[in-house]
Amino acid sequence: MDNNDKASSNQIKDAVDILPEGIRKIVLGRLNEIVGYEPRIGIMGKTGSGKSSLCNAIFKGEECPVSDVGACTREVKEVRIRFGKRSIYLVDIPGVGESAERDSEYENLYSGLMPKLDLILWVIKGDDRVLAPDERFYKDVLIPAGGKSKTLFVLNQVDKIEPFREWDEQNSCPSPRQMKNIVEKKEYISQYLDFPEHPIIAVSANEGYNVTHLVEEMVRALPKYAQSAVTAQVKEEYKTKKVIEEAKDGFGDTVERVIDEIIDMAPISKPVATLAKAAKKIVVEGIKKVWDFFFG
Ligand SMILES: Nc1nc2c(ncn2[C@@H]2O[C@H](COP(=O)(O)OP(=O)(O)OP(=O)(O)O)[C@@H](O)[C@H]2O)c(=O)[nH]1
Ligand SMILES: [Mg+2]
Repeated sequence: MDNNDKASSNQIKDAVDILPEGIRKIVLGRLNEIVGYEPRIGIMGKTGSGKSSLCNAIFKGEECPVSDVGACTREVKEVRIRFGKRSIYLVDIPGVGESAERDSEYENLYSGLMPKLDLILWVIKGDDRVLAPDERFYKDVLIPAGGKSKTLFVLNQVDKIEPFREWDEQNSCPSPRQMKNIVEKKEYISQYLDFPEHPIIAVSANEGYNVTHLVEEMVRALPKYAQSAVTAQVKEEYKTKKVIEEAKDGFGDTVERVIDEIIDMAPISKPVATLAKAAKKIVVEGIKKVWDFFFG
């Protein structure tokens, strides 16, 4: 432990000090789990859509060696990205664009994988006109595996959308005519896919266009307990006020829910439980104050 670690762990200890002794240790243990959570994000999309480029654009940190997950013929590649002491896992999910035989091995692979993923980024190339493979895979495999609410569609490479010569190099953004076509394309895809749960976000990974907006939508779409750990891994320029506030609130809510759970489960007397409930808000506020230490 370095001094920073010590300072922050002391601040956590101080924050839970107000809780009755009977549950303090359990709360502390769960807090450490929440703070150390390692998120897992699935990346889907046809080859060449820009999956790797997009991940490189969003996340900081060093890529660690690729490992193969699951003993399946269709391999799922997982990359661990590390920044400082934190890690995030990016899971390269194959299948889109392959002939989608719906054999049981395939279904097992996806339904086994789905609960482990906090979010799925599904990348579609801006000028791709053949959406049928994406649609089929989304509807036949991903939705049945329980992935609908986790899937965020990303329209990438919008710098290539017609009239592509009009791309505003200076400001790294689409021309008005390109913008009109981008909006139409998003609407078309949205309808084609029966209106996904989250808005489709148009970006250019190479030009850095609209990645800020994408990161904001990612954090919003993530489960609360994963928001902060993902925020910690995105490049500094994408840690906007909005992103940090959303993540901090999600963190506070998670801590509050966990304390509630512990109060309900722990073998403590009614008066002690009442005391703990009264102290909960103060603990949450105290913990939120050290958010920067862990995730900033
Ligand atoms: N113009 C433009 N090119 C892009 C953009 N994003 C990616 N590309 C290019 O598209 C090509 C494919 O990008 P990758 O990131 O390798 O695509 P991928 O989806 O990871 O491909 P696979 O790993 O083969 O499945 C590369 O030449 C990228 O430079 C973008 O936003 N704009
Ligand atoms: Mg790639």
